[in-house]
Amino acid sequence: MLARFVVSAAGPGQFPTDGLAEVAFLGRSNVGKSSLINALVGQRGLAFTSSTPGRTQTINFYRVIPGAAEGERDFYFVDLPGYGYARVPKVRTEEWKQLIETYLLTRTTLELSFVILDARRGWTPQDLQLKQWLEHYNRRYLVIATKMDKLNQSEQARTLAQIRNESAEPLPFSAITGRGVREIWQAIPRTKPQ
Ligand SMILES: Nc1nc2c(ncn2[C@@H]2O[C@H](COP(=O)(O)OP(=O)(O)O)[C@@H](O)[C@H]2O)c(=O)[nH]1
Ligand SMILES: [Mg+2]
Repeated sequence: MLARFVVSAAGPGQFPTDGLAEVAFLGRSNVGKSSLINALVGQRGLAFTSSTPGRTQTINFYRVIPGAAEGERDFYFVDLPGYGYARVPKVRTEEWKQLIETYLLTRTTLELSFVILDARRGWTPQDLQLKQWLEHYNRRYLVIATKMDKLNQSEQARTLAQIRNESAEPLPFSAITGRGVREIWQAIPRTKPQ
């Protein structure tokens, strides 16, 4: 399996037009979206990660190439800009909303969205808003609880129970330990070439 960066899109005009299936990564800025993509593809430097929140304001497309051995069609991992960063000016927040909503509303190739939560915080009001929005528009999504390595056993059980209260079973993940990589891959629908 291989993955490569394709485009950093500032608007719909720059989205790929080859019709391949897409899996979107959504969540607050700094939650660990890019780290998750890197862990899934096993390429540390593929998606740009940063400890400074609010950096990515574009939609980044990574083409995942399963390879001949797996006999599966290529698809995209789509790294969306994070929300909920207080220091981003209001006008930028509006631009963000427009960009993401346009993507989620119009993208017919979008098959699955991951809503990524920080295990230490669980659902924030903005995460819940996004979840309601996805449900309203009938978009398929799964919830991932990331940074599980930051919690002890009892904290982990508590946060997973709290997340579960608002949704289906969350997938626990850690970019540090690699926990959850296999389960997340199993949750991604794969298509065979015709
Ligand atoms: N301990 C820990 N840190 C993480 C994990 N995932 C991401 N981080 C850190 O969180 C920060 C933000 O990660 P990044 O992937 O850039 O977040 P993004 O803004 O959502 O794309 C970086 O400093 C990462 O190293 C994780 O599972 N465990
Ligand atoms: Mg990022």
